[in-house]
Amino acid sequence: MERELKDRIEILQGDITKMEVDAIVNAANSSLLGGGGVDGAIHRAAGPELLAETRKIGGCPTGEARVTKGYRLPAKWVIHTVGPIWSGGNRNEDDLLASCYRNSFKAAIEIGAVTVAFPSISTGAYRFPLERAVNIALRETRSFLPTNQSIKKVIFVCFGTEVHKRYQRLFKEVFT
Ligand code: AR6
Repeated sequence: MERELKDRIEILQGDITKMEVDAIVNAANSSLLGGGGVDGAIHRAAGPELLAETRKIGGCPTGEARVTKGYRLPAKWVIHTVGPIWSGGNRNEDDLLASCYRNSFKAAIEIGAVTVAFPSISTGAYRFPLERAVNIALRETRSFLPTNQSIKKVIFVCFGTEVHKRYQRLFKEVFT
């Protein structure tokens, strides 16, 4: 069982906009109108049709997720989720970040995605402590995967060596 769970996860270093998967997750803000970081990169790579679609959606509360098409991206779908802004840890940040993963998985099931790639939500501009965020990402995935068989591969796309090393180390702890 544990072996099978591990085989459904990949940790890579790279750019999520290049991923040939069914769905990539975007670390968006609640306007869904684009921004910097991975959000900016996804909007640039997808093209202006993406913004036109997110405008129609009209925003997304923190912890929830909304789906759009991927347009010029290799990915068919984009799951936009809004991570919490870190403000010390007493504003429900942990639960809100966990909800991002849970709601993104739920959205992925709804669109029939078999392969899904995640960035490290909230750990850039939103300043969530990396170790804590990576733990939440891996633990949510660890509890979700046994409940579902349709998603075959969850890929964590790490931007830079520091993030990559952190995922690799914590992966060994969470999936012992
Ligand atoms: N591929 C994968 N990961 C990336 C990429 C990429 N192309 N580019 C950056 N990252 P951030 P947040 C990593 O700031 O903290 C935006 O302005 C980055 O190194 O993108 O959730 C939104 O509009 C970091 O590890 O997202 C919001 O306003 C991770 O992605 C706000 O930032 C998340 O960093 C959201 O902040």
